[in-house]
Amino acid sequence: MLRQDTIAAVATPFGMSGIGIIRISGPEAFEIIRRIFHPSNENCPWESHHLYHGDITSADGKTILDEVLISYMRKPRSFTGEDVIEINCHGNPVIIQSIITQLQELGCRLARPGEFSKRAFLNGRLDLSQAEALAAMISAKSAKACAIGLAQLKGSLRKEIEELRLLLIDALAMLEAAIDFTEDTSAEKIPDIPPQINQALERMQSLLSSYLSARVYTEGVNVIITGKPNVGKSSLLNALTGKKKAIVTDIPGTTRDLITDTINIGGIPVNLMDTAGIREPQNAIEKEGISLVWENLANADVVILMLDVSKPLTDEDKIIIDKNKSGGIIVTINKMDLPQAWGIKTIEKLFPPEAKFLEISAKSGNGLKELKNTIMNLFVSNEIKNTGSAMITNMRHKLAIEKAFKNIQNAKESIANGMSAEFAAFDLREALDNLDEITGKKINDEILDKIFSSFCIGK
Ligand SMILES: Nc1nc2c(ncn2[C@@H]2O[C@H](COP(=O)(O)OP(=O)(O)OP(=O)(O)O)[C@@H](O)[C@H]2O)c(=O)[nH]1
Ligand SMILES: [Mg+2]
Repeated sequence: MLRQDTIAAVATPFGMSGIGIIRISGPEAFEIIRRIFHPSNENCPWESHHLYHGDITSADGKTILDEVLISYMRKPRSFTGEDVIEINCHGNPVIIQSIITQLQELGCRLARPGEFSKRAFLNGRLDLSQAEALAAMISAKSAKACAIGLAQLKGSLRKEIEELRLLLIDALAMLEAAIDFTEDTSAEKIPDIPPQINQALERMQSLLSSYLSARVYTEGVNVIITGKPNVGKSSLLNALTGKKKAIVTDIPGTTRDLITDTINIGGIPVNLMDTAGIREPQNAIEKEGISLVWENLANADVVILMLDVSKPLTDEDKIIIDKNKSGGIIVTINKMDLPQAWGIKTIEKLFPPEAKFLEISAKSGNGLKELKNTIMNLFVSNEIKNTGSAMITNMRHKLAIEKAFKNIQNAKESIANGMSAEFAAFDLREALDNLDEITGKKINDEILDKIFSSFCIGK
């Protein structure tokens, strides 16, 4: 399906750079560019998939706007499946804007976010899961997340979905044979559970568990530092990020707002959050700050609970310990460079068995390497080593697989309960539709628009 109008957008970030790229796609792309591009080679052959050097001028040919390189990709062998021209001009916003203005005057419309990818999808160049992988790859925060996106772009998920579809179609064929038999003989034939059903369920289960492990690399993990005032939370944030992100003083109650930064630990993006020290608030600002801590503690993947070893433990410490009894806790015993008022044995029994304990000094840096390793080991999983195998990283895909999984389970149950094969066949067809939502074979326009509108402009 070819769209009618011709679109243009800047594909590189706004700002000064060596080169900026403007993309044009659509039926008029070639005609429009020929009106303002003057190749250095007068006998320009205009072969597809070649680069041409020359000047871009205003439409009347009087003003040279820039010296550029142009690539020409004739349909259908282009990203969008339409005629595509890419202008490599100099990366100055003034130059780029002057070229864009010319293109608009000659009939190009400015592309909406994700419109190039949407055209690629509508023209069958990518399926929906690949288009989404492309967007995920562009916004990936770690090398692993890039690798997962690339594998999906190359079709790892599409292939897995296709194989799951084939399993369901085979199972459906077996059920339909049983239905035909019933119609011919009026005797109810209860089918066995087709083996493909269990195979499909197993493969979906492993796709679903890949979501959890891949999410660590794609979204990162949220680590919150909590403790009473003055224990050294902000000092730890600064030490881990290597920056002076948070103000550190010896006055308890220094931090009020949430202070965040992302660091990379073993390829995992770790979103660190420093917080206000928890105590009976002494004013309205501190009260607000402390209530933010309670809210954010609930969403954290890991809580670093900090205690100051140089001073006796207080009731304030005990309140925080009591509120953090669930999993994912790293207890950091800070200020180990000072004389110690208590030992690790005093507190061990107050925490659940899976809690980790580390003695550190945010000031000297001792123990920080172990802290980073501890965070990493909580999340590194073996499943993720082979990024080429099918994985899901996208919430939409996860929900669709969950729905398909449920429908297949329903089919299995109704066969096991001796119900007519028609019920199971109905559920399997629903499951097929759920899988087709992922690749975009069956999807409504509203959802499509929503998906592509979250992409960047020029992609
Ligand atoms: N000796 C020593 N002092 C430390 C260490 N970590 C932090 N401090 C000192 O403890 C004081 C409080 O540090 P902060 O990092 O501001 O403590 P905080 O927990 O963020 O405090 P609030 O923001 O008030 O909740 C400062 O004087 C730091 O220099 C440490 O490992 N050893
Ligand atoms: Mg602080």
